[in-house]
Amino acid sequence: MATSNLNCRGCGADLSTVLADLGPAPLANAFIDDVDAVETFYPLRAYVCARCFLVQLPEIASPSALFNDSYAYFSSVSAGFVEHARRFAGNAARAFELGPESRVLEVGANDGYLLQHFQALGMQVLGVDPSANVAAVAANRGIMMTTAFFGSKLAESLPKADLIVANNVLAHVPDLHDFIEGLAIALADGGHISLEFPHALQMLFETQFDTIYHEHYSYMSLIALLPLLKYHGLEAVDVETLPTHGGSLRVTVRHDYDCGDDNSAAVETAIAGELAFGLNKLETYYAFAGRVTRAKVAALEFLGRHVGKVGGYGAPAKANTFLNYCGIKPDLLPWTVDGTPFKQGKFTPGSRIPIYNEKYAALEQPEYLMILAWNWRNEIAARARSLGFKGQFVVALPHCVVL
Ligand code: JHZ
Repeated sequence: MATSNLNCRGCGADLSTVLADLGPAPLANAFIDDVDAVETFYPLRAYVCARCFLVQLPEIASPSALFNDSYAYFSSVSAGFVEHARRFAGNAARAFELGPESRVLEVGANDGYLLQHFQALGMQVLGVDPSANVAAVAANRGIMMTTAFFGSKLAESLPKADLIVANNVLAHVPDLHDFIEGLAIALADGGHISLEFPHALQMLFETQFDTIYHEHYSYMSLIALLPLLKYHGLEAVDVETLPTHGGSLRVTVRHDYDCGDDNSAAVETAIAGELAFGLNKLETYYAFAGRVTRAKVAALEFLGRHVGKVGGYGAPAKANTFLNYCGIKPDLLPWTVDGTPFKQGKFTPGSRIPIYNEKYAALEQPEYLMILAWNWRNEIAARARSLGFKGQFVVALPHCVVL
């Protein structure tokens, strides 16, 4: 067992159990303009806390190095995600009885992919996001935005919200306690918080090691989250499983009025699922690293057998962990394509694979397209077909398979 001077950001216990060592790696969203650019590589070593079982990375890269005015991820590029947000807005408005006088705050509002739907329902919306370039897209949609990191200090200055949404944000916060305290402060009496996050259980079960990158400080499970909520006077009242981002949880939270220990049936069921999987046992985590190595070998075997016959589809952040950890460079994967204009014409960090417009895949017609954004495999396969690609699709995770 490795030793370290680290402490768990959830419970404060010593942090010394390594889940997987994937480094060194550049920042996953630091796409480069120049193929000869000098890059900084950071250790990419994930730990699991032996006391509260929070999977996490040490704060090696600062939030401002990660989230600034050249952030590469625009939620609206993935049409399925916009639709997911639209459905959520309608359902939440009904479930929480929100009307035109209701205030909706979204933390990590990105380009307005979600708040646009609440705005269309006539609600008063406010988005907070530290990345100025994506926040500007939301502002251009007419959404009121604050370009800032969210935490208790900012929360004090905001009007109380009837609904706070923080989707795919918990992972990005080094000071989890201050963030959750901020949620408790910004929430109106009787209001609700909706948190979505990729489920650590799915990451382990499906060997989704590529979702480990410096932007993701924490990999959340319910058993790690509930004590944090309780500490800040909040309680989970509902949990749903979602297919997004490889398998997520949506947790509905409110102020903990009775401070009791009773959980709703949905929360109890979700906890039981995590315990049955073994999320409260270190042995469950020990098995992960071996599966990661095997996934790498299988991907390299496939690419090695098909040199010159494979292109990539998608340049998601997670691909950069995958490509760098596996050592995949243009000799094995000469190009990838992505619908994000900001990424087109750039190179993947570290591996320096050129990123082209999505139409390029049909022009080149390789035998295989490796879908690097495997969480969108169906949408991407349909899109590639609609653009005229005739070959086969392959995903590398959790197993390297031709679809
Ligand atoms: P996608 C993001 O991770 C970023 P990433 C972030 N760090 C986070 O927390 C997780 O999500 C949860 C492209 N695409 O969603 C768009 C097409 O080109 O897997 C994206 O570049 N055509 C905030 O970056 C990429 O693929 C398409 O038809 O790993 C998908 O990135 C579709 C559907 C997508 O997230």
